Amino acid sequence: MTVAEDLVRARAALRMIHPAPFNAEAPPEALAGLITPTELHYVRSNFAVPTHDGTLEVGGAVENPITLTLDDLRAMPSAERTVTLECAGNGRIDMRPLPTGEPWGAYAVSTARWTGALLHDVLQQAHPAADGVDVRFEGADHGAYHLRPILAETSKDDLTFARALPLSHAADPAAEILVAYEMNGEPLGRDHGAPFRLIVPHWYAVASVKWLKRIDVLTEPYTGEFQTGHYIYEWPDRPHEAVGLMRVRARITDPAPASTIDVGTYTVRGKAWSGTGPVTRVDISLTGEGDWLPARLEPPQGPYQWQDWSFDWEATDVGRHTLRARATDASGNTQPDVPPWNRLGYGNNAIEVPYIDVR
Ligand SMILES: Nc1nc2c(c(=O)[nH]1)N[C@H]1C(S)=C(S)[C@@H](COP(=O)(O)O)O[C@H]1N2
Ligand SMILES: [Mo]
Repeated sequence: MTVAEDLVRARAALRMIHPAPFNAEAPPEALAGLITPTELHYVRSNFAVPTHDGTLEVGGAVENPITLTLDDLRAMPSAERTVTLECAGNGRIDMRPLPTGEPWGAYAVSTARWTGALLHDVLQQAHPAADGVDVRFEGADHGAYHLRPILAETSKDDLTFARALPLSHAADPAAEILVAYEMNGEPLGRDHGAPFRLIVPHWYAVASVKWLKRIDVLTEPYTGEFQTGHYIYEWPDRPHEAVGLMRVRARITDPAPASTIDVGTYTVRGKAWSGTGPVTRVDISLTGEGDWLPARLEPPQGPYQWQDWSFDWEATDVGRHTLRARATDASGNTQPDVPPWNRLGYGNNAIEVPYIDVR
């Protein structure tokens, strides 16, 4: 099979949002299991899949600049973590007024098992300088940008994907950030960042830089296009902020929105996740306003992945019903009724309101 045929096949099961660069949502059935099969995991790329020379440079303000290959990373102690990734733009299409940007529905979220070296160990080999502030991660992908750059100084013709994390976070062993080379037990595929990528648990997935090429310790805060231009909450009435931790959210996976079910008991199922602590409760409402009833919430199977929940609905009344699920996490964060509007449409975690017809 050629490289092109291989990519076409890998992409066939997804719901395409944009052909080039390829961006696609998971199909709804991808949310059924705890692990999303690789071919159903959403894809979000700002540029075409790049060629990568197989090396990772670690430099900038470090005592010992290093170059690592895939074999070097594989020779380091490995960690396997199941991590839910959600695009910060997930749900943009439900914001009003409609923001600019890719029209993501509600399925730019998936969960995979990632294996790699710990970023903490990689950084330790390079010895970051004491006055390091940020760590900048650069992908091998670059080129003409398909969206309008936000920063005036950004070239539209040759832009490179790069994001930063505070050094204190990047170097923290407890953060368990991975330089991942396997996804669901297989070498990373081209759309998901081969040969290796960052995986930053709990953060909107923009932090998880794919096709990782360079890591640089900086002594000044990083201000690139994807750090202070795009992926910024431009609040109408508050200072702008970079998108960071995933906001708490529940999704109903069964029944499908606008479906028809028979009178009787129906077990409603869904997923819930949050970047600010495990989900501690999911409540269900079967009316507008009305009462919230507790759903059964499964304990987390790991610290960075979505949780299953279910609710036995006594669907005895024929007719149209609304169904709402609202998650709350250990930090006390819960979901709003109305998306918190920001110009670029990030972080929509509003409670969804599907309707179901009972016949
Ligand atoms: N190098 C690079 N890394 C990247 C991106 C990108 O465009 N280039 N997109 C980011 C965004 S916005 C998201 S949501 C995730 C998507 O990861 P996935 O395609 O594996 O689902 O990758 C992140 N890492
Ligand atoms: Mo994203």
